[in-house]
Amino acid sequence: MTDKRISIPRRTFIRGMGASAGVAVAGCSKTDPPTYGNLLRMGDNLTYKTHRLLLPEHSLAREYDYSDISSVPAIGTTNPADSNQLLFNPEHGQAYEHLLAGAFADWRLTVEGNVAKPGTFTLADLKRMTSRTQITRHTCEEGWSAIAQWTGVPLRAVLEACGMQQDAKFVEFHSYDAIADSVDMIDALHPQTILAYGMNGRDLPTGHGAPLRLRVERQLGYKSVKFIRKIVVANDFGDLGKGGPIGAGWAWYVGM
Ligand SMILES: Nc1nc2c(c(=O)[nH]1)N[C@H]1C(S)=C(S)[C@@H](COP(=O)(O)O)O[C@H]1N2
Ligand SMILES: [Mo]
Repeated sequence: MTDKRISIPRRTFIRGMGASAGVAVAGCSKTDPPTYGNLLRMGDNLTYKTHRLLLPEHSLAREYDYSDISSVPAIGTTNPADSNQLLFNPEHGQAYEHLLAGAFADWRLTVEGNVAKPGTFTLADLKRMTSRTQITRHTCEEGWSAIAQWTGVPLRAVLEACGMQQDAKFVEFHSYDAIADSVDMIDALHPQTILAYGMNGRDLPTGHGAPLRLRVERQLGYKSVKFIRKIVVANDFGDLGKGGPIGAGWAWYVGM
């Protein structure tokens, strides 16, 4: 992952930047970066465009062996129903309490936005779809990393089942705490981008995002949104409010 970035010769890098300026002018590519309206964030856009121009779209994050699995701390929200947690959301927190008590039998994933068939999925629906299991390293912006096995349905399969529009640009994830985030279509359709319901061979534990979390393996840990309740396919970069990466003061794109 990181070694790819290091191996880019300086000249290629500079040429890449020139080309990315061209992309910015042309607009309407499937990798249009968000408009932050903030000068400080221009560096983030440059990182984003440089990655998207120079790194292969479908390069895979490294996958590990079963024996590499380590213990993974549960970070950030560990129970959206707990009003003492920093990112507690009163409305969705209450709903989560009920769903957790019922072992998620009443939980539904909502998919809406630029899709021909907006709809809802039960956990059983998702488990019946094509599945992918991968052992990957989670890298948190706080400086730790850990390896786990994740099982879930590729996001691409869910988007295709809903008739995703071809000109869609972003996919948003809304959770049962205050967090919301989005990825571009390259990450959304990437084969390792999954909606995970399993971890290390068991159902996803509450602290790790039950019943469903995102795994975006080529970006830092905070992009892997836990406790997902709703997915929105969007043509424009949405303002995801205080719980979104921009509102929280974090970079939207944190590719590794
Ligand atoms: N909904 C939600 N998703 C979240 C978070 C959170 O607090 N709430 N924390 C993020 C951060 S910073 C990290 S490092 C990972 C932690 O995942 P883990 O608890 O399984 O280790 O989840 C990410 N996704
Ligand atoms: Mo993190």
